[in-house]
Amino acid sequence: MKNKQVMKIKSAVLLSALMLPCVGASAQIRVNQVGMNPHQEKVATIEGVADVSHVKIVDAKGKTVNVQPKMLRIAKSPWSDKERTVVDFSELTQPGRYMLKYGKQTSPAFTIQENALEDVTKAAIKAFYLIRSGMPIEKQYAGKFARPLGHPDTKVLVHPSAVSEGRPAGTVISSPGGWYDAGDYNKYIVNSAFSIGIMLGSYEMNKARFDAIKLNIPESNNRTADLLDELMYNLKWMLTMQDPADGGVYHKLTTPNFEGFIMPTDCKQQRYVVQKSTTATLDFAAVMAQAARIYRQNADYPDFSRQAEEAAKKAYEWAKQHPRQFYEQDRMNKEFQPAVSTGTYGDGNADDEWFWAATELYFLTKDGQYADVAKQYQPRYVSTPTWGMVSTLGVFDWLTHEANAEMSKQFRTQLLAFCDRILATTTTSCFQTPSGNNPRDYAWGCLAEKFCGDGVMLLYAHQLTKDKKYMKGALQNVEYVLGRNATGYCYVTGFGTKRVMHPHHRVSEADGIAEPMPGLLAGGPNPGQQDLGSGLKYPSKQPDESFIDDMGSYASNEIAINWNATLVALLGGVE
Ligand code: 9MR
Ligand code: 9MR
Repeated sequence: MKNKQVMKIKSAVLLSALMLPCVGASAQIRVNQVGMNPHQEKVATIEGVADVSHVKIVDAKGKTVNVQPKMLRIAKSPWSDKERTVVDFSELTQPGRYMLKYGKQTSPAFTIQENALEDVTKAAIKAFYLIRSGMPIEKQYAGKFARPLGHPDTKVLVHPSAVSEGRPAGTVISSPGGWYDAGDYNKYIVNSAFSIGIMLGSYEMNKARFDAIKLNIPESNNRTADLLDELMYNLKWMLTMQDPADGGVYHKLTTPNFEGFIMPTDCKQQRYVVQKSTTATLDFAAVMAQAARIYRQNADYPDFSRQAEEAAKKAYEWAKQHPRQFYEQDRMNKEFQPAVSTGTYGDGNADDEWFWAATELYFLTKDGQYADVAKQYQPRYVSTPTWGMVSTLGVFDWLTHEANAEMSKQFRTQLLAFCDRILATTTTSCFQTPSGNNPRDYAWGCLAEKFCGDGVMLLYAHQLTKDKKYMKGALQNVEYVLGRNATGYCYVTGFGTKRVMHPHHRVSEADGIAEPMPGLLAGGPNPGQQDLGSGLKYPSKQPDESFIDDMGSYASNEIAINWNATLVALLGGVE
């Protein structure tokens, strides 16, 4: 195997040396465009087969630096004929601004400095403030992204699918605040719970780091970490989504149809809370229990912990009474009016939600009945955390808190096996990443739901073992998101040279400002291309190139809280 690979590389180098001018002119160089720390691994990928001895590094003055990039490999795409040259220039440690050059081709400029990812980390958290609903976003915090209050949500109607004793159809309730879910203006419990859950987990693991992050948000002057203040804004909204009569939680707060690409203040459609669901209610129970534990004795929110604990227990009891009340929008629309066509977050299996909820209630109360239920729903394998697969959020707790030795041991073995398996693919990968080497890795939201989610898994593996290879893998996935990838985009708005300018995000489109709101992660390459109907023309059908920076592309270029949350969880932990 090894010898063959060396042979292949040698002949490839020879061949390309002959063809240099031609290859050079068509080559493109992909690199993390945001920044690298002085002593981290530094890698770039050149499209095509390149002669590495002709790759140069130039500094800001255009002077060639005395560090020669080295060949890592010629990598072949696992699903196409494309070949790419992966080069290593880790020896460049001097802080500064640089570019790689190969023939006529130059890479985007990049920076080497200490704390290179600090700004993007802050921006990814601050984005949650910018997408708050139900309050004016003020200039002193948001600069040009300030906007007046929209969607007060103080007169929301109970949809006929959601009636209960004391709340007949059409009852007016107040459910203000929280974050807009994504490119659309609705607020969904399943996704809110996941977003807070993964960020609270990261907060617990990286407390000192998050405590030091100042975001300049309205709560910045209190004693609580700004991240926790930001999460509280959405937690408070979530509490209003529980029916006080029975503890069930409405699946979402929504307009019947998606609004147009207009500003919040111009939105006039009536909003409703719709059907309570088992999955939303269990996710709510989980995250309220987790938050009750983490905000316990928080002086800025003295009543919250008690309230959240009570809400979590009530929700859990409701779910016990309604174990199969799944959210099925089409079926609901046959029975109730108005019909609803917005996001579904549909999920017909609540085993993972049971596991997460029981786990969090156990760690909050230490009551053995919850541990028994967690045991009963113990997942058979660990998988990348996503809104539809939340068991891993519970797994993280069993791994990091002294608890059940047997379960913790099984999860540890499974987590390390998962991480070792993906790390093994790095050594042949086109972009020197553990994720993205399988065509199935590319789907709706994959930058978060695969690259960042796997990165978070690697962070937990690092936490458990202190083995640096896991930390290295987590950072490699970050660098994919920041530009070392097949399209060459830095996928976080406001960052990079080749940046996303037209996300599927109503406020960013309608606010009249040329740039989108900063700090938002795009969904990313998605060969499903489910939005083709709207006349979009993707540049490629390749899994890793199925991306278009077009406002109409909700299947590849939308933004969403669960995606930013997973990015934050990853950035908060990478070194
Ligand atoms: O804007 C909507 C986005 O938030 C959703 O993720 C997406 C898929 O459900 O739908 C978007 O709305 C589109 C709708 O589905 C079809 N008509 C065009 C809408 C705006 O592009
Ligand atoms: O993230 C969701 C993805 O897994 C689904 O495939 C997709 C289509 O149902 O919907 C995504 O969630 C969208 C939600 O339904 C509405 N708000 C925008 C979300 C991100 O596109």
